[in-house]
Amino acid sequence: MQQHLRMLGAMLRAGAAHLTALGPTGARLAPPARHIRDATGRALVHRGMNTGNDAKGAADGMPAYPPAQIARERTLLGSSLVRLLVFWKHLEPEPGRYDRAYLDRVAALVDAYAVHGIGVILDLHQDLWVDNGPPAWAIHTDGLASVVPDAWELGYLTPGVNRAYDHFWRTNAEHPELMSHYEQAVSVLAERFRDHPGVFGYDLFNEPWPGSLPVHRFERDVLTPFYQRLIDRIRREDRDSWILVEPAALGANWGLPTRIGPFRDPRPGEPRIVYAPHFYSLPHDLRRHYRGPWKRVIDLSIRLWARTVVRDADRLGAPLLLGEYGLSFDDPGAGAFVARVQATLDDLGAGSVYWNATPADSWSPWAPDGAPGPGLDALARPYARAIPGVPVGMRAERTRRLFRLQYAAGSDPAPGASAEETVELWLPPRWYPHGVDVACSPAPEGWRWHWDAPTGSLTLHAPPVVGPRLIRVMPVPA
Ligand code: IDC
Repeated sequence: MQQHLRMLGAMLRAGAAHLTALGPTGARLAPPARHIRDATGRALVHRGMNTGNDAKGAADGMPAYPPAQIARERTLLGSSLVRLLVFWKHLEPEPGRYDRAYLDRVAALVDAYAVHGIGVILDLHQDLWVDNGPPAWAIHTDGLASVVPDAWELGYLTPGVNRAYDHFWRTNAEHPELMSHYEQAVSVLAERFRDHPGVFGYDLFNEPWPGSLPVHRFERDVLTPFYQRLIDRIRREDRDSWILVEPAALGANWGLPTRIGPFRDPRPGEPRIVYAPHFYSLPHDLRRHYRGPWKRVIDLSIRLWARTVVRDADRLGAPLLLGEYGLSFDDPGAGAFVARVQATLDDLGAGSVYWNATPADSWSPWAPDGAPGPGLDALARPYARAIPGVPVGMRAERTRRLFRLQYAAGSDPAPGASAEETVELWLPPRWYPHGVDVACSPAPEGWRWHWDAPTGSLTLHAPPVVGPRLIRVMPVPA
């Protein structure tokens, strides 16, 4: 308990320090130094969903997300990347026995996403250890109480939950085999998916909780070497996929800095490690609305988080990807909150995957039958997917349906860069019922663009420029 109060105190102090630093208006946020890049050196910005919360309780470990829903997600939300929940308990139901049928089911879903060009992060999920994630044989609460309350995060305050993590992290010496089993299971996962073109990468551990250890000591002495072992194990199987590392739960979700890393990526060439923290606004979660004067407090929590994660990503030398953020669309102002978070990510040129896609969930963009729900329009926003240079910023303006992208060619090396630049944007078809118009500056001779209205994909080709480039999209009037 004391630890949690200390965490909250630290967050408020950090918030106050930022408040002074920012002043009343707040300066523009600087993007992180590194980006995820494709084979031709373009910076990639990914958007998509977590799929999905319903997998936690499913007997087969799979979300109910049929191909038609994936097609809808691609068309209406423009997803390019999803974070698919996978569970150690389904991978290794008994010690040393790996369930190949489960891996096949996961592979089939990865294939279904690949049909629509959507990459998949295999997210080794768990919550509270006792709620979902590990197999029963890896949960040792020693008879202490562990509950999953309605406000599930409060389960972290129960002694059985903390004891179970202490056993896993070898904080006590009674079950040293558990972490080794986990490492082996991740290795089996990587062996299965090493050549699978639909797999973008592996998220090593969802929101690791320190148990009884102080957060900073846990991140430095336990989590960092654990991640490094997992990275080394994955790289023996799979040299090319991205590896996503998360900070310890829960303070980082609110904007506290992490102490994990640095990590060594033993693959040949550029490292492929992504810093993938989550964002949940503490002031939002305390009152569950985004309106009135309280909005300013929530906005501050967004800015605090953004400044912290850019610094952490830069310290790790890693690109940034927001692995979870979300809220119920029953919360007043939820749509405006999503727009605000997205605008912040636009400033950073950072990707995000929203929590989560399960249609029965009020957090999801979908109605229970899978049709568009009240959250869809908030989540469907234009973005630049592939940028042949250094993203400087992008801005989507809903009322006038304007989108602008600024980037600079030059300082960030683009190894395979070709004679022409190709920019890829995604524009929600529902924003542009009569089509789009595009402006490019500078506009060298031969530049051209094509918009595929049904899918929202816009491709722009232009001879390369040195220096800044600005692309603007406007609606064609009715
Ligand atoms: C939540 C689900 C909720 C479920 C709970 C525990 O929305 O229905 O009861 O998990 O299984 C996270 C976690 C993510 C949470 C999400 C929202 O990674 O699993 O899902 N969240 O609370 N961290 C912070 C928030």
